[in-house]
Amino acid sequence: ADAFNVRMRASAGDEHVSGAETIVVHDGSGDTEDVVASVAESMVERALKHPRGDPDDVTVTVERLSRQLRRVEALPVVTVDVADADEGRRVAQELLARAGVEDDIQTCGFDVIEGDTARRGAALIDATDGSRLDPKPARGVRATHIGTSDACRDALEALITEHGVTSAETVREAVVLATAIAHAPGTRAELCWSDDPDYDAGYVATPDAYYRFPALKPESATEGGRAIFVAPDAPVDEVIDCLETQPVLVNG
Ligand code: PML
Repeated sequence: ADAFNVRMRASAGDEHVSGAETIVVHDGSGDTEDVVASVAESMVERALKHPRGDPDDVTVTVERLSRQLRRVEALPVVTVDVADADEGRRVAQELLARAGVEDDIQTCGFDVIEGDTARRGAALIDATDGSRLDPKPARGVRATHIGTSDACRDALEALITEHGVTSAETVREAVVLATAIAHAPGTRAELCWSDDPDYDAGYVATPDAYYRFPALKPESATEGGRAIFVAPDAPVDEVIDCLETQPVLVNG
């Protein structure tokens, strides 16, 4: 059946303002092309009305998918109640250790996220020796070709709302992305927080769960991003190909 990846990115000068993507699959009713057109339109609207500012460039890409769509279940969301970012960091390191990220290497993830504001993609880190595996560290690896069905989107947001979050949409998008990353070959764990200085939450995702920390990042930090810890024997080219181009549809 036809499936399309619809992606949007908006920028102002060299600054990234917002982005979004999803996958539209023919579900047997109606016209897939009509759905694709309306999804693209709502992404343009979202970009133009984004609270982070007025973009001067909005690009929407519609790509007919040629590769087999992989369907995976959304990771369960677990809230980790911590008093502050210091405690968040301690518990996050424990979770990373449990997921197979060696002691001493967990901090590499924090360092790389704190140290680089320019990189839009995720850093790939060897979970046992801390070496960087992505060939262009200034760019990182951009996990894309990821989406959810409408039903999954609604179900996930309803579930997430029970966790008392400020924006179920933000968390849902993070859960969907983390789910796709967790299912890539070789992923042991991912560490992420936002670059929005007013957004303190972050997460550790493993193949078992999305562990959400209401406080994780250093206070008011404008640095944010993703670090993906990969098993040492993982085929790096395959991992990157999977993250960047393998289409993944996340079900609720
Ligand atoms: C959450 O609140 O669970 C999402 C945290 C990560 C947000 C990442 C981002 O939007 O940059």
